[in-house]
Amino acid sequence: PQPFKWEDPLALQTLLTEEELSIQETAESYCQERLLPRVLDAYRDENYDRAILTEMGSLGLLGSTITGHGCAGVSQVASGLITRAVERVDSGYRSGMSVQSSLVMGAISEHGTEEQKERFLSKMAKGESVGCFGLTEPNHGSDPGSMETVAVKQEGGGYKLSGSKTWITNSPISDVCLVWAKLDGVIRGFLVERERCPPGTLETPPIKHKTGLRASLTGMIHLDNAPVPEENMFPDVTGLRGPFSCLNSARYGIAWGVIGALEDCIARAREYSLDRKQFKGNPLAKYQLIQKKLADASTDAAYGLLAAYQLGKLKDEGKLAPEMISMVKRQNCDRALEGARKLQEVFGGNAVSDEYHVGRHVANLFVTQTYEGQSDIHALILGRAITGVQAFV
Ligand code: TGC
Ligand code: FAD
Repeated sequence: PQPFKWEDPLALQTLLTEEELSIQETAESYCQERLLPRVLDAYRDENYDRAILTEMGSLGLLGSTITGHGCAGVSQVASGLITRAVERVDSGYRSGMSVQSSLVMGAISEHGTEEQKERFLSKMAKGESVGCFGLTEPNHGSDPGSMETVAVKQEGGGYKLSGSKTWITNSPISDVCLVWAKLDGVIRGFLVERERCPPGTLETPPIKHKTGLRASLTGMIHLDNAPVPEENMFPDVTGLRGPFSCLNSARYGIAWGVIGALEDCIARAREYSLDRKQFKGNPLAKYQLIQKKLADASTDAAYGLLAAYQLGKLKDEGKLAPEMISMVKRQNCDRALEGARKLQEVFGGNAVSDEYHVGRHVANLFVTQTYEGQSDIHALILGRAITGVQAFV
């Protein structure tokens, strides 16, 4: 029989192809050797190192499932393994990558013209150009269909965009902002290029003093008659299907990623519980309540990985329904947050020191449970699919 391995309780590794194993090793090595040593300072200073995107680009980690245009064209499972490796270090690093890869490159790949793909994708794959995805607005988060940002067609050609987006990952350093705005009342996608915007028409101030995701940059997008040429609008996709088709990929990635963060908490709590002695020289690991916390979190991580793996296989086969993603994104985010929070207790007072990493994961995992559809919103998406009755309004 297969021996039980606490690092891989349900033997996910046995399901992976040679190529997936090799991509996993590249990603894990990069993340542990190059990202982990930077994360504490980044988190303390709320300072995202822009060079990370170029490094990821040089390893083929950006837009990795896209075929052509300098992208690696790997399987959905392989891209999930990359996401998990990055989030094992920090959810903020995974966010910066996900937005670039799934939400902007993915959108251009799926909805862009050939000319847009040529112009944007290979530069973004190398990390030479940075993108952000502007859907959420100050007054409309869970309900983006009510957005107020508008595009107005200009007589001489092109559009002018006005409105505000908020809580936008990467916006302060973005070269291109994918902004969803209403043109004659219909939602359309616009690629707003910073270098083509005169001063005062596009501002992307950072949102500072965050309590989570501090190693990623978050900001606003203010548009005041920002000019967008005709050729920078997605030609065909209209309505919420546009942004949601990209969110399907990003939510899929989060389903893998958050388990990476939980696995990091498990490994650290296990080691700590074996080292730390309380009551007659016993390691904490000897106590049943400590073991239960580890058993619960390991079970959730192992189940979560197999569910994410199944999503990946179905996605590659074109058989993935959005509700399946809602189910696993919600469950994995909720279980990762709960598990990390319970494992935080194993560290006692030391959990409060950032050098033990677990507190950072807990704060980050709250954000993952909130963005890309808060967990209760995904419950309502599932409830609608189960009953046929919508309960949003
Ligand atoms: P609803 O009536 O459900 O749908 C409107 C139209 O959209 C289509 N659609 C989808 N298409 C593809 N994939 C999906 N997952 C889709 N979901 C909906 C739908 O078929 C319909 O199309 P059509 O052609 O019939 O018009 O719309 P609703 O207004 O009732 O929506 C409700 C709800 C709750 C489902 C939705 O608005 C929602 O999911 N809200 C959550 C908002 C959200 O996820 N925001 C994410 C912002 S981006 C972000 O957080 C990035 S963080 C990244 C990082 O830093 O890592
Ligand atoms: P609200 O919609 O105001 O919801 C507040 C609470 O009410 C939630 O718990 C929600 O579940 C609940 N609620 C709302 N409606 C209902 C209902 N009908 N029934 C029951 N409960 C309900 N957005 C982007 O577009 N791009 C990004 O790159 C991006 N990055 C982000 C990065 C960070 C760090 C954060 C924190 C957010 C980011 N977001 C981004 C925004 C994120 O997607 C939104 O915060 C999220 O969709 C929730 O919207 P909201 O904050 O307006 O909350």
